[in-house]
Amino acid sequence: MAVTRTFSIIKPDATRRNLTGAVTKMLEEAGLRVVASKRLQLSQEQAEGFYAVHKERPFFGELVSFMTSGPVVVQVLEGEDAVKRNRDIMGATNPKDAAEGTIRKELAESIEANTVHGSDSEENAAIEIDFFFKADEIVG
Ligand code: RTP
Ligand code: MG
Repeated sequence: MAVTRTFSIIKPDATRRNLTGAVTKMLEEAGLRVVASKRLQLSQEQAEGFYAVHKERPFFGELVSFMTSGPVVVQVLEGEDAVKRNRDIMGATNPKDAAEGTIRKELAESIEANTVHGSDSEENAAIEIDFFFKADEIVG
C-alpha cells in the first residue's frame, strides 16, 4: 500500500476542550504522521468555501457557524493509505454510531461538534490540502 496524504481539521469543540494533543496522539498511534500543522481562526468566507459541497444541505448554516466558533488546527497527515486510515480512526460522523476506540467515540460531543474532519477521497484530500497549505509548508 502506497504512502499517501490526507487533510485533517481538529474542530473548535476539540480546541475549546484543549484536546489538540489528545487527538493528534490518536492519529499518530493509528500510523499517521503530521507533516504540516497550523492553528487558525476560520473566517466565514473560508468556512463557506471549504464546505461549499454541503451548501444545499439543511445543516450548512449551523456547520459554518460552528466551524467559525473558535480556533481549528488544520493538518496534513501522511501514512500508508492515509485517507482510509484517517477515516477509520475518526469513526462515524455521529459519535453515537462510532466504533469503540475511534476519535469520535472517545471524544466527540455530537454529530456537529464531532472533533475532527478528514478528507473522504484522495482527490478531495489534494483539493483540501491546497486550500490551506503551500507546498513548502509541508515537510514529509
Ligand atoms: P467531515 O466532513 O467533517 O470529515 O465529516 P463526515 O465526512 O463524516 O460528514 P459529512 O457528511 O461530510 O458532514 C460534514 C460535517 O457536517 C456536520 N453535520 N451535521 N446536523 C447534521 O445532521 C449534520 N450532519 C453532518 C458534521 O460536523 C460533519 O462532520
Ligand atoms: Mg465529509
